[in-house]
Amino acid sequence: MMMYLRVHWRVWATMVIFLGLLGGLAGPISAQPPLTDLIERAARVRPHPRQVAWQQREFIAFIHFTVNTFTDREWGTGKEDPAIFNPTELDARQWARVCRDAGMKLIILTAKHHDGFCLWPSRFTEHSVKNSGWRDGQGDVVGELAKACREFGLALGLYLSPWDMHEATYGDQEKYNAFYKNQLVELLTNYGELAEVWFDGAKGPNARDMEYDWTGYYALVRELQPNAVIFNGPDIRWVGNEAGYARPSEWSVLGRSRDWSFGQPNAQDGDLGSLEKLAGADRLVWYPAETDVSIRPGWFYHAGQDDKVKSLAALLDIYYSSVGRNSVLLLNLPPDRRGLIHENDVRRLREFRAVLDATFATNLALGAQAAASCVLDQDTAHAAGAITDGDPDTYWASGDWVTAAEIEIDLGRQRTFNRACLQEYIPAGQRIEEFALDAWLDGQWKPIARGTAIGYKRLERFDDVTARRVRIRILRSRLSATLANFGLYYQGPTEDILNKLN
Ligand code: FUL
Repeated sequence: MMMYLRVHWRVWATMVIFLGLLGGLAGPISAQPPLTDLIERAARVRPHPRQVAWQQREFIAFIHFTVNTFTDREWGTGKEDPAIFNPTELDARQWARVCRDAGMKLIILTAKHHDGFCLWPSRFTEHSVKNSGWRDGQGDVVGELAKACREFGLALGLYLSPWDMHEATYGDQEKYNAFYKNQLVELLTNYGELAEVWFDGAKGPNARDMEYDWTGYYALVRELQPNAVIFNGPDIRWVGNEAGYARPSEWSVLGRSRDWSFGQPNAQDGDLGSLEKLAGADRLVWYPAETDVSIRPGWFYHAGQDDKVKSLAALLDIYYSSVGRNSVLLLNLPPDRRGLIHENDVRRLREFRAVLDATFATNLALGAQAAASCVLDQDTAHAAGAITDGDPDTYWASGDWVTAAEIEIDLGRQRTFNRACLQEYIPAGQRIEEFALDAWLDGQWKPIARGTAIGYKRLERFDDVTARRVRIRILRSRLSATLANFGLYYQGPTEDILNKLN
C-alpha cells in the first residue's frame, strides 16, 4: 500500500507560528524570518550550466609534473636549474589514452607549481621549458597535452600556482599580480578551450607576504574562457581533505557570508549545508565540492612509491565516497622521469575501470515500472517513470511543500543487486535531506540502505539482495523533491572481473 505523505505549507506555517509563540514565552520575539523562507530560498538555488557540465564529468585527472619529478621532492625551492627538467620519453598522448581508458573526462595539468617552473615557454620568465634540455628547449608540455586531449576527446584544465618561489617580484602586490595575470592570459588564450582553472591556495609558512588579486584573476577567466569552472573561486570548492572523501551529507547549496571574498568556507567543517548552517548567511550560493586525491602517497612521482599505488579496494572506496557523494573525483596520476604514467598506475586504473564497468553496465531498474505517492500537479511529464527511463533530463517531482514521498519500483521479476544509485535533477536545485531504500522480502518491506543528501549522484553499497520490488522513501526534503534517475546494480566478485581482464 502506498502511503500519501504530504507536509502542506500550512503545517509548516503552523509549526513556525507555534515555535515563534514558544520563543515569545521564553523571551523576546525573534526577528528571524520564518523557516519556510529559508527552506524556499535554499531549495531555489540553482547551478550555472557550467557547474552542471563540471558535475556530469564525474571522474577527472590531475597531472602533477615539474622539476620536482627530477629532484624527488613534493615542493620545490624555486632555485632549480631548468636544465634538470629532461623527460626522456614524454608522451602526452599516453597520458590522454590512459585517462580516456580509465573513463576520465578531463585532465588538469600543473602548468606551474609552487617552484615557479613553467611547463610552457612563457614570455614572462626564463624559468621554463625553454631553458631545459627537453626537445632542445623548443618543447611545450601544455601545448602537447592540449593537442592530445583534443585527439582523445578529453577536456583540458590548467593549474597555475599563485604562490611562486622563483619569481623575484613575488611579494610586490602590483608587479607580481601583473606578472601572474600575464601568465594566466597566456594559458587562457593559447591552448584552445579550457574547462577548468585550478587556483591553489597553498603557500609555505616562510613565503613572503603577498595579496593576490583574486577578483582580477577570476575576471580574466570569465572574460577569456567563459565556460571554464574556477576551482577555489566562485564555481567549485575544495572538499576539505586530500584523502578522497566527501562528506556523508555533501551539499552544493551553501551560505556565503560577506567575509569570504570568493575564498573558501571552512573546508574542514563537517557540516556546510544544513539549514542551521544556512540560517544567517547573507547569500545562498551553488558551490559544489571537488575531491582531489593522488593515486600514490605523493602528488609528484617518486620511484620509491612505485609499490605504493593505491589498492583497487582503496580506489573503489574513494569512488563511492566522492562520485557517490555528490562530488567530482579528481584523481592525480604523476608522470615519471620518462614523462610517462608508470605501468603500475596504468595497471591499477585498468582494474578499477574494469570493476566499475562490470558493475554499472546493467541497470536492473532500467525501464522498470515506477509509481509515486504524489506527483507535481499530476503532471505526466514528472511522473515516477521518469526515474527509470534512462533519460537524465526527465525527472519526477513531488510538488511544492510535499517534502516526503514514496516511489515503488517493480523490476518485473526477482533480481539480485548490491548497489543503488539515486540522482536528483540538479538543474532545479538540491533538495533531498534524507532518504531510505527498502526491498520487499518475505512479505514485508525491509530497509537496505539509508542516507542523507543526494544531489547530483548518490551511490549506496549493501549486501546482496534478491527482490522484485523496491521502494524509495524520501523522508525529508526542502520545498519539494525531484529524482532524475534511479539505478540498481550488481557487483560480482572482483577476482572474477580481474580474471577476465588478463
Ligand atoms: C596543494 C599543493 O601544495 C600540493 O603540492 C598539490 O599541488 C595539491 C593538489 O595542492 O595545495
